Amino acid sequence: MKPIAIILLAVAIAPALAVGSSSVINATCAALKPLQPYDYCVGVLSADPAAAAATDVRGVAAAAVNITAVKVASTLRVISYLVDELTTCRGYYTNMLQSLADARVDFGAGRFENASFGISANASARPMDCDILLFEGNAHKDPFTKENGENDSLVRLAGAIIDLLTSK
Ligand SMILES: *[C@@H]1O[C@H](CO)[C@@H](O)[C@H](O)[C@H]1NC(C)=O
Ligand SMILES: *[C@@H]1O[C@H](CO)[C@@H](O)[C@H](O)[C@H]1NC(C)=O
Ligand SMILES: *[C@@H]1O[C@H](CO)[C@@H](O)[C@H](O)[C@H]1NC(C)=O
Ligand SMILES: *[C@@H]1O[C@H](CO)[C@@H](O)[C@H](O)[C@H]1NC(C)=O
Ligand SMILES: CC(=O)N[C@H]1CO[C@H](CO)[C@@H](O)[C@@H]1O
Repeated sequence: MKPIAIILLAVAIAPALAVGSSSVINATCAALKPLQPYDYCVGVLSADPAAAAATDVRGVAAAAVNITAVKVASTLRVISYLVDELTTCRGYYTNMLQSLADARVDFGAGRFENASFGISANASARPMDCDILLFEGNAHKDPFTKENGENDSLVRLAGAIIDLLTSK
């Protein structure tokens, strides 16, 4: 066979060998129209080797269950990381609230140094510690970066104002 003929033959059979393209997937997805968007259905299933290799609807269904299980397991992992990270943040914020309450007592008694010390030791950096934890964490989600920033600004402001009193 001449090289040109080989190339023409390769081009002719290429579509049938296109990665993931399967008439079973196409027929399955066509049967689900219009409730399941056809392109989404073909796209998701064609990307999966087991679904692409399936020779009947049962095989496609088994692969669809597997694809879903893998995705659900990954979502569950993200939720678990987030729960751990948020539990640490809850601890930070609980301590902050306690040290702010202590500072209020110190402040009322005129112990400005103590109030200032307590806030800088246990409150000031905490919102950003939480934010960094979520930013660098495994969940890769930060559900309240805005609140952390706002509370960080507030606690710094309060600390700075109290420092005005202690520097006198
Ligand atoms: C399946 O459908 C897609 C378009 O949705 C098409 O490109 C592809 O050639 C079809 N595959 C088969 C084997 O029918
Ligand atoms: C589904 O997953 C199971 C367990 O991982 C595996 O044994 C099976 O071959 C998979 N089936 C398909 C169709 O992907
Ligand atoms: C306030 O601070 C001073 C000096 O650091 C310390 O001696 C004192 O025990 C503190 N008082 C309270 C109520 O924490
Ligand atoms: C910071 O918080 C810890 C734990 O609640 C407490 O033991 C410590 O006295 C606090 N430090 C200051 C300076 O208030
Ligand atoms: C997580 C948290 O404590 N968020 C608070 C931070 O501060 C804002 C106001 O600036 C509150 O609305 C949030 O509840």
